[in-house]
Amino acid sequence: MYTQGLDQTEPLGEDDLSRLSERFESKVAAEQKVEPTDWMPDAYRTLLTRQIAQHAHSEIVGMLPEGNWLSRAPSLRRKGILLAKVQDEAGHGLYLYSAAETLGVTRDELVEQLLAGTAKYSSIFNYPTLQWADVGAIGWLVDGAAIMNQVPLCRCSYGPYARAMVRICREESFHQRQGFEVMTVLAQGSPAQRAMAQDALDRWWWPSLMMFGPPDAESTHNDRSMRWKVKRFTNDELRQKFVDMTVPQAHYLGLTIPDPDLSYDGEYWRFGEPDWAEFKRVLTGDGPCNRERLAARNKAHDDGAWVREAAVAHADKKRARAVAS
Ligand code: BYC
Repeated sequence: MYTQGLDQTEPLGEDDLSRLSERFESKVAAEQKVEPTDWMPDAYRTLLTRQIAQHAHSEIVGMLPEGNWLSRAPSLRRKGILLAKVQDEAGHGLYLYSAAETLGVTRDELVEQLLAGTAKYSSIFNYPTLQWADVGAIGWLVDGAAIMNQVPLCRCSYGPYARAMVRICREESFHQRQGFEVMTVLAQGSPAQRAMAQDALDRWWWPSLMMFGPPDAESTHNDRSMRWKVKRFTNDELRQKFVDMTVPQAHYLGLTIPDPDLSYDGEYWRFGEPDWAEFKRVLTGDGPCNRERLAARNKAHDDGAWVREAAVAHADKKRARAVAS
């Protein structure tokens, strides 16, 4: 059982536990933030460590599909923007690994799990970026879905995660805008450019809807996560909000959402069922790019070994100099 602060070693009695648990529940109910040194139930710590780690891994693996187009961006301006965006994702990963570390895991442990293929990251990043419009579709749809999911996380009950999300969401808004602008230029361009934009929408639409997770009836963590105010909306609620926001944007672009069941009921856009069998295949490692993504992360980690060694050597030298003076 984790104790009040990470340094407490005395085992807690039943009475202590129920008092601490009551205090924790009322703090969450009162919308106060839980901080790293507060007592928290094991299950809360586990739930958050899992979600924040998966989120951090998603940001890091999420650099790969777009990184694929850095050397082939159609202009210097597009390249500069894409470079900045991909670097932002690395930063998001780092804020999130730091937030996870406040729960008692180390970044090294988490990275090891990612590299070994035992950790989850968002299903969306196991799809390929086949042509330039995919970069636009990722910004518009994937970052759009990310914002829909992540703005409520700014109100998450765990302080370090909530605070990291404020900064991340500001940057994600810029990412979404740049993606929509890429799509606008293509959609208003030549017939070939419009066809590229439509092709990207056709391939990224359904995987974007899957980003919100399984249907509520099949979500394992929804109930607990909602009760502890980690999640503020269920998977299905956020998916619906995303569709309602995005369909009018597609209409503005003159593009067609690839869903024959899409219809407006006067309040909401009703939509078809994503292919949940495909979602499960991607989650179990059998998506179009799962193996490629893991291989690329492992290679990047191995190639970066000298940087980590140099950083440690530099820190050792600085420490030795400080001791000597
Ligand atoms: N992909 O009980 P559920 C970005 C897993 S980064 C893979 O509903 P929960 C960006 C889920 O983990 C975007 N796995 O779970 C970066 C659980 O598995 P375990 C990433 C998924 O946690 C770079 C199981 O399915 N965003 O935007 O209550 C460039 C049952 O699900 C997925 C975040 O991580 C999925 N799509 O709800 C551009 C946001 N969905 O752990 C853009 C933070 C579900 O039991 N995370 N699973 O083995 C969340 O908000 C929630 O974790 C989720 C899932 C809504 C994703």
